Amino acid sequence: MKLIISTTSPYSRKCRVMVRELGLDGQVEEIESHPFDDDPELLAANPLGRVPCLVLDDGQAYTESALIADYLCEQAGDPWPRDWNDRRLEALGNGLLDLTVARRVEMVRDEGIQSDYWIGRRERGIMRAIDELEMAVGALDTPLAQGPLTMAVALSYMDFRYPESQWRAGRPHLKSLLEAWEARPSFKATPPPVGA
Ligand SMILES: N[C@@H](CCC(=O)N[C@@H](CS)C(=O)NCC(=O)O)C(=O)O
Repeated sequence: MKLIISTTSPYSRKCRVMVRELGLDGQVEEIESHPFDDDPELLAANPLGRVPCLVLDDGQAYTESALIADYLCEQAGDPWPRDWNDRRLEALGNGLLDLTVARRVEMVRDEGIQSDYWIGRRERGIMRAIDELEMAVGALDTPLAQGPLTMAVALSYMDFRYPESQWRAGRPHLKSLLEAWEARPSFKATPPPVGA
């Protein structure tokens, strides 16, 4: 299998961490592609032009990190707990990723066409989602599941793109969750590149 990724993409990072955690490294070849370069290999696999994209050996391609994550888990024999609470946390974590990436897109527009309205709206959504996740994560048994991983990837992306954010303040459970993931080799092997 080939996993087309970008090293700055948090959606890609989630899949890359899972490949390592699930012991699938030997079966998955990572191919780096910057989505905004419109690389023909990426466009042939994913008409949406987005990463990540998993291309199976028969050429079938799976887009969407959540779908890829489910597929990888199944390939590894479904070792991680998966229930509706995990799915709920994963959905919230994915929403948090969507908002942080959307805020980033707004911030890198030329100054004259940035929208304070959209930046503010994204920021308020991000803070509400983080508060909800802080309440939910306190009751978790293990960080090794798709919901907590999605949250950790989103929080790490916050640190990468918004180092000035004070998201840890008053959120000890989320702080511990990210620390637990950051101590793992899978996370250490997949950091976003400095200065990108
Ligand atoms: N919902 C998708 C989002 C993927 C996504 O937006 N990836 C970004 C990189 S972080 C991308 O490829 N953007 C290129 C574009 O939107 O044209 C997923 O979960 O995989």
